Amino acid sequence: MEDLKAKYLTAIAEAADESALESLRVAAVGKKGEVSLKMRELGKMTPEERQVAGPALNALKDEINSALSAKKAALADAALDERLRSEWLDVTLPGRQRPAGTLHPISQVSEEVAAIFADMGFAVAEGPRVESDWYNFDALNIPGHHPARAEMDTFYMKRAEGDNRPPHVLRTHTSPVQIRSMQEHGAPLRVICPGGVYRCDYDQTHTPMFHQVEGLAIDKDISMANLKWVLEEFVRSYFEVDDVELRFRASHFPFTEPSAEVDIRCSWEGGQLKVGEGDDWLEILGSGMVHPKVLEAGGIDPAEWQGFAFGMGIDRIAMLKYGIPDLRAFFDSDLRWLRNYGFRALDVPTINAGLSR
Ligand code: 2U9
Repeated sequence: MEDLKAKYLTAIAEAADESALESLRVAAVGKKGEVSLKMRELGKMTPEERQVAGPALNALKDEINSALSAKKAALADAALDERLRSEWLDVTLPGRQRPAGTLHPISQVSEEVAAIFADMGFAVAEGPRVESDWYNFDALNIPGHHPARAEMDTFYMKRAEGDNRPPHVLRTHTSPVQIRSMQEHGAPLRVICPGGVYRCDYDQTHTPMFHQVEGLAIDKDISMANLKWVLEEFVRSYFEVDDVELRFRASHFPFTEPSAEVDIRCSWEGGQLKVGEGDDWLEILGSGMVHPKVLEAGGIDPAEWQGFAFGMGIDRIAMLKYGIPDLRAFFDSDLRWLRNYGFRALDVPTINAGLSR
């Protein structure tokens, strides 16, 4: 018994972890453990022998069990000490500073517009900023002699000496992206195309690079009624108002027929825009039913499919919503302006959580 006691108490003291302890428990006091087997031998002893051996064996079993419990607690304490050492944290350190950068209003508004149209089933498509004149003009029913080519103040890219092919252009609108989407995906189709565009123009309300978002929906029986509903939904969500009133004025674009410019009812109280109330009207976008020739250029049969399209200036709707007075400041990279008009970079706009919180 003394040998057993010495053997197990030493082994328990040296056990490295809980699983070693468990093995020792099974070997000593488990059902078939050495101490348990000894206890079974009590039956074969004389009553006198049993009177001595019984209490001694019980005492040995208790001693081993207490040594096991004490060692288990000591191992748990050691593990906790180790965790406290390795997961140490200096709570007196100063908090981390918010990142200095902010999201530019154009990025913020592009995300807001994408979130609203994604909710109505529109995908976002992007394309090159340097385009062939076919994608930028011909495919959009703007042939070589068309006055719209001149009106768009196009930047032409220089060809190599002796190369007489028509020059590439810096895209004057994002419409070529829609032509590419039609060619790639066919009909039915719902896309919006946000991005930078270029026109050689510079004054208080024009910069040579600005941003547009255009939309295109093609299906079997799409009409101006669908266009009106989609635009109403957009304006309501974007300006975060319950009610809006839209006014469609007949207009002309080469790529849509019929075409309409769209105004929203508003007021300018104390120089501040209020959308949905008042006696003023504010033009915010152009739209129409896609011209059959444009559908054909995109490889879509106009006898089978029709669609609506619209376009607006991202910079312009950003100025209107966030009260930014000067367009040219958008591109000055003035840090004071960016800190004032920038947005928190990690607050992605969503329809449910709120667009501009
Ligand atoms: C395809 C077919 C039709 C896009 C359209 C407008 C009307 C429009 C202007 C708004 C302000 C440009 O930024 S702005 O100066 N845009 O008025 N855009 S319809 O029509 C398309 C586009 C692509 C294939």
